Amino acid sequence: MTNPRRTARVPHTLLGLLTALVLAGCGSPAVTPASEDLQLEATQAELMVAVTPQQVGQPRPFEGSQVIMDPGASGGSAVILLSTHQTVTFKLPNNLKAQEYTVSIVGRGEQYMGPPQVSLSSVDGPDRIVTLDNTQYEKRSFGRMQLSPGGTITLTFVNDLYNEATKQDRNAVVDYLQINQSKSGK
Ligand SMILES: [Ca+2]
Repeated sequence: MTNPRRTARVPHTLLGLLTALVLAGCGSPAVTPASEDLQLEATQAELMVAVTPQQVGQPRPFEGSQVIMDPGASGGSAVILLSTHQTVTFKLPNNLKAQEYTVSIVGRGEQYMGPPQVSLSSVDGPDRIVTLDNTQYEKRSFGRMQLSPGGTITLTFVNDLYNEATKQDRNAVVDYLQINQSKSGK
């Protein structure tokens, strides 16, 4: 199974940190060894932002998705989505068998006046949404969907909220995406 290692697009100041993270992670396989599950690390995915992001709640200066160091995350790092419409896009392996899979996110939410929500979109079917009302990393399933080799899956933060006065902020933290052949997603 191939493991496409892609350089994430992050703010310039984080490039050095990212390089260190990538180097540190070179020895650890991204595929879960104990099963047929496919684990796609968010820190190796592409980070993209819509050209004209629309803000929910208080407007704030543009901030891009960022790689954060987090001991609780797989490999010690994760991706934080700070603003509505920020995305992380996962490239599926070219040798993936075309069939239905259970797609799950492992992530957590930074709560502020309610939990963050993340939508999943692919070429097949309507968007699906999960709610990250968990403050520790947990797996949340988007359900079954048809996946194709070489395709992409995009996660989008859909409901940011930010209080300029108190600096309280709702954010979504993505550790990895799990592609599972079993119907239960376990
Ligand atoms: Ca936010």
